[in-house]
Amino acid sequence: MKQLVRMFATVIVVALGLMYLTSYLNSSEGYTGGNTLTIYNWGDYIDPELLDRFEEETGIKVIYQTFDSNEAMMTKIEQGGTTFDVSIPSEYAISKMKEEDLLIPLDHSKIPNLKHIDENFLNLSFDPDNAYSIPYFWGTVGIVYNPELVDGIAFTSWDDLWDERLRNQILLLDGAREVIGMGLNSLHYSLNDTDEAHLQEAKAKLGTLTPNVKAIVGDEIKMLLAGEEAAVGLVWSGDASEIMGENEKLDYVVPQEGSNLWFDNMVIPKTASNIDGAHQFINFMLDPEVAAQNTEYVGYSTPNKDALALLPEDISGDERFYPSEELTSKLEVYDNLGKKMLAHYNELFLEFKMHSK
Ligand code: SPD
Repeated sequence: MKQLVRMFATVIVVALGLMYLTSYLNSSEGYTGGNTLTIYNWGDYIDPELLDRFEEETGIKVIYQTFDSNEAMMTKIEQGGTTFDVSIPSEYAISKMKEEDLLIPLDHSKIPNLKHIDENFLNLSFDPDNAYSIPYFWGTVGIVYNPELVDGIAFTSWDDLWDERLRNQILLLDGAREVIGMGLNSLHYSLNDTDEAHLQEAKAKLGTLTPNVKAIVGDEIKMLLAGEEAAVGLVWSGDASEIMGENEKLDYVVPQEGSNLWFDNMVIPKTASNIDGAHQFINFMLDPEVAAQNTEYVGYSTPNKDALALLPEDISGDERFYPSEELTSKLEVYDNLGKKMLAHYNELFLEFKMHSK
């Protein structure tokens, strides 16, 4: 009898232990079972409050991871072994991911909020009919500067960055396409140029910029520029808008030789394990009130026309971040240059980075 009681007690203890372990795993960050959604996004690119709201409204638990370049994101997805359900690549990366069969076609019947997107951002050449991607934010690449620290330089031309009054005063965003593209644009070449002589010319010209380059940095560029640790930055427009929100002295300009016009879109990668949840998330982010809140938080330009209408005029009417068609028509969208050429751009950028240290 005693033995039976002991056995019974052991079973109870083991069962309670298992119950505790399961509930611990369910509440810990590493939990990957059940109704979860793994989002793989750029750093600083969503209002975290919206993730909580999505979880509350849908009962889906969000696992959130970030990347800092299209290249890093694509490598991770290509390698496999991940369960990313939603990611947010830029246009040339979307085109490359489609080519490599890394994306799942979208079911538009599950994204009724698509009607809120301005048609100027739909059906673009990198994804006709938006078969694989839905607009999230868009913007330009330009120069943010502190007029008090640049001795009257107006940055109408990329060449102004080479001014010797800017010794050790420039921060560059850590992006191969952006920096090599800026070098090419400063020589009046296309930022999609693949001519080796032009690329070498751009590399040599960028090499002469290094005395002015203080550092090549990630998202910390915003804090450094707002804190006046440097006078000038090569940035994405939305980061400029955030920096200028922190320090009103700063201004943003797109040089006249031209620059990049980019589009970041939500996609469902082949790695997805919760395709239905991914559609729910995409639809949630397109709700005008949600998109407006996200736009105010992140600082980037929204393609959502009904969200834009909800934003204050000092945001929606700011031509630096919602430029006219006349200006955007002079800008270039990055092409998918193919695996080999993209790797070559990265190589050139790495060599430039090594010389800037
Ligand atoms: N901190 C968020 C940055 C997102 C920028 N995406 C722009 C990509 C341009 N190719």
